Amino acid sequence: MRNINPLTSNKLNNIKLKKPPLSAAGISSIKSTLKHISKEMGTIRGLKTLSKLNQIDQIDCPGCAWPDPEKGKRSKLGEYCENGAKAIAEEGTIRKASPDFFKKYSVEELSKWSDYSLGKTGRLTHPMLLDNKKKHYKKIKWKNAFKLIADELNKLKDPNESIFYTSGRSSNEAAFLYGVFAREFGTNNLPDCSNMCHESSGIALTETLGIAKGSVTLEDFPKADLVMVIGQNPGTNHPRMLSSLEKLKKNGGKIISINPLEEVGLKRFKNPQKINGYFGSGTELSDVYLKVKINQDIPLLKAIMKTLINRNNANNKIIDEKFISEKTSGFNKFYNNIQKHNLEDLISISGVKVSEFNKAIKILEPAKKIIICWAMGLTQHKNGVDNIKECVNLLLLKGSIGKEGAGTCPVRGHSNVQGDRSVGIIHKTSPELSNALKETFHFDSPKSEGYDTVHSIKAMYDRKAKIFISLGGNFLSAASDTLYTAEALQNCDLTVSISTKLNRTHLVTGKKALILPTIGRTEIDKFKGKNRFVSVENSMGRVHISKGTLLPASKKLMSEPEIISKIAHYTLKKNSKIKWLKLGVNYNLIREKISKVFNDFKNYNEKVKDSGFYLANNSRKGDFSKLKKKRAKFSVCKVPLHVIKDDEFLLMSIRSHDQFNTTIYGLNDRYRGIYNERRVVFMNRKDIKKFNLNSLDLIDIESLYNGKKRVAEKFHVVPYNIPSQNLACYFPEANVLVPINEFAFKSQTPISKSIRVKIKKHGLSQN
Ligand SMILES: Nc1nc2c(c(=O)[nH]1)N[C@H]1C(S)=C(S)[C@@H](COP(=O)(O)OP(=O)(O)OC[C@H]3O[C@@H](n4cnc5c(=O)[nH]c(N)nc54)[C@H](O)[C@@H]3O)O[C@H]1N2
Ligand SMILES: Nc1nc2c(c(=O)[nH]1)N[C@H]1C(S)=C(S)[C@@H](COP(=O)(O)OP(=O)(O)OC[C@H]3O[C@@H](n4cnc5c(=O)[nH]c(N)nc54)[C@H](O)[C@@H]3O)O[C@H]1N2
Ligand SMILES: [Mo]
Repeated sequence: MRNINPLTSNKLNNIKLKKPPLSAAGISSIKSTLKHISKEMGTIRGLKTLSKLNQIDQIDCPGCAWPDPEKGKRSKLGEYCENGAKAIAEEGTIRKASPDFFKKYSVEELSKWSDYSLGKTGRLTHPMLLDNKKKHYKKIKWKNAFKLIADELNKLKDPNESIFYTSGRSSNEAAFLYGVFAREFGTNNLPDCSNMCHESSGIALTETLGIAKGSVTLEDFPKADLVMVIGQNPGTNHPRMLSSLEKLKKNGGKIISINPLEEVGLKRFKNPQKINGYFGSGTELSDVYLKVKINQDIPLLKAIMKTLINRNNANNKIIDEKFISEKTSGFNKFYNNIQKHNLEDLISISGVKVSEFNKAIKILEPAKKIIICWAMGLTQHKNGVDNIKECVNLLLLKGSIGKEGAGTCPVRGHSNVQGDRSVGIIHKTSPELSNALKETFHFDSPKSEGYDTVHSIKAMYDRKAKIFISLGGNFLSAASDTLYTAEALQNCDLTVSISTKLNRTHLVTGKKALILPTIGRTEIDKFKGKNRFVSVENSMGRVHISKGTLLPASKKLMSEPEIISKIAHYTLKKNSKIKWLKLGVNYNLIREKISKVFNDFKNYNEKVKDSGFYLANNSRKGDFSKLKKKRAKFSVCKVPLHVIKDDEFLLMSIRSHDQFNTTIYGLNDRYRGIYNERRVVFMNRKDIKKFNLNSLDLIDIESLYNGKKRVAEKFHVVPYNIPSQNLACYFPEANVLVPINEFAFKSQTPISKSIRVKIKKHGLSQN
């Protein structure tokens, strides 16, 4: 068998620590932008591409899903940030991972490389096959690749032995076809990256407000009295959000940040698109920074709400009693529960200083229009769904929903993760979707619920699923319990990746594996000499066009919709009532079908033009008639209990400034003062002393769940301003520690932000 290493290399580099900077962006981000695009793309080609980014009718940035300003308000120089530029450089690179490259390096050898080195091999150029027992990928004709997939799929006893994963970069057009194909083939096994990401948000928001999405638009930010940023690091992961926060501050609005780490991007911002971004001291962002302990946001929010309720009286109107009585349900239960808790205890468990807490209350008391933004710091815990519900409670208490300058803002990750869901990427088929598909395509959708991400892994591990196909992404490294997931993938008969760049999932494969190289967001997509465009949905529900401008990395690339339609055509043959080949090449036709299946997308081809259109959003309008009692719902959430012994820690796995998920752009994390290394663990100075450690010592980290030891080796200790008994490492290095069976209630999102661990000096953890 192939001897493959599923973990990223633990070879150490030459780490350097510096003091974290005092502000985010500014000149250092311009320098970093230029460095990345020059190195990968060539300066002129790079700058030209950047100028097209996020403009009307041009390339939608393949980075995060933060929205673009309205038409006429976009920068003529290009609406992008340093990390968007890195994403562009990564995709637009002139390097190529060609068939010769695969001839030279076996999968065994490549598996010993770091994720950073794998990414630097460049764009995939040809369809490649790793045949049974072979150690090298070899070129394969597109046609033969499709035949192979079709043969293997048709060999299955049950369609539910196949799994169709989606990462959130695919266009609406591609994602829609993918969902239709899986269901026509006969399975709801449609896990997606959202299961590891904002699933907790979707579930909490649906149950409380009747829609899985956030309610605010970009235009709400300058109008808010207060924006709370909870469990999110926008300086790195959504840098364009800092401009919105800057506008809010200019208008006199306030910011409260809640985070165990003092993230520079939440403290001060030097706008690189403005002159004072270079010469001035920038804009102070957070007015109050609440350094909560990992996963103690619920007690903190409860303490805030208890204080607000208790201080409310007829004159000061701190809480919005009218809104509560007219628009909500469940207030009494919520109120009784909160009164049972002791305020001092709540604040003490949260780890926040009383003086800081009181400052936050001073801002919260008069605020009438509040936006709460959040991301993975809230969703990736066992109680991820409750974390979001507690945020909704606060908004309801303050009547901050369904009006301008107020509302929910789950900040999405992948640039089209929200769109993929809107067009049917979900591991179940609702009766409405089933009916609409039947009417449009004349087939019956499967009824039983399919596997989400965690359950897909278990099914492959248990050999209940045998074929794994992924539309983008890097499943192995993104998922939890890396060694378990590796075994699961290796149990498959066939694994297929539709990808732009080489990653570890291409190396940890089923008996046979295919890489199908595809056109990226930045590239021109032509059919019969005519340019085509795709469409995407941003984090705030606006659907718009994306059109690439670069020549594709290779003539052999095929667009995602074409790849999917060919897989469908070869697999379903005459059994299908859909003219797959015709549909796959004609994106207008795909959009017509989307219009038919989803009411929200009526007249898609017309509406998507220019700056696009917003999808319907009931909570934006304050309309809760879809909910059981036709009212928004208060929830009673439990305080999460972590029994952490003296020698144990809670570990969160987070992103560095130089990565996009499992894609590693570089080895620095400038805003946290880390240079040239990713194998670091951020640790409180008192804990370092207590464990007789010194800065940069090497430790191993072990997670202990149900008697099974999982170890991540060789991490440099970095003294950091982080609560005691809390640790932070980077994802995906830490994923090996996340047990497959530890995931959030209801959303089943792995607990990537609260893993119970022990530490040992490196080398002592073998026994
Ligand atoms: N450049 C870049 N941009 C990205 C990505 C990327 O990797 N790189 N990824 C994209 C994707 S898919 C996503 S989902 C988003 C992710 O965006 P984020 O959610 O901002 O990403 P993380 O680094 O996981 O950081 C979470 C933050 O939550 C904090 N945190 C952790 N645990 C807790 C907790 O218990 N309570 C509180 N209050 N805070 C906590 C951490 O300190 C950190 O600041 O970004 C998207 N954009
Ligand atoms: N421990 C831990 N684990 C986590 C997280 C965490 O915070 N901590 N975060 C989770 C989150 S929020 C997410 S969203 C997931 C991310 O999980 P994924 O979405 O599966 O992972 P990515 O790293 O974004 O996928 C990168 C790969 O996508 C391919 N790709 C890039 N662009 C395109 C394209 O346009 N088309 C196609 N077909 N392929 C493309 C490239 O081959 C690249 O190697 O990871 C999750 N895992
Ligand atoms: Mo994500």
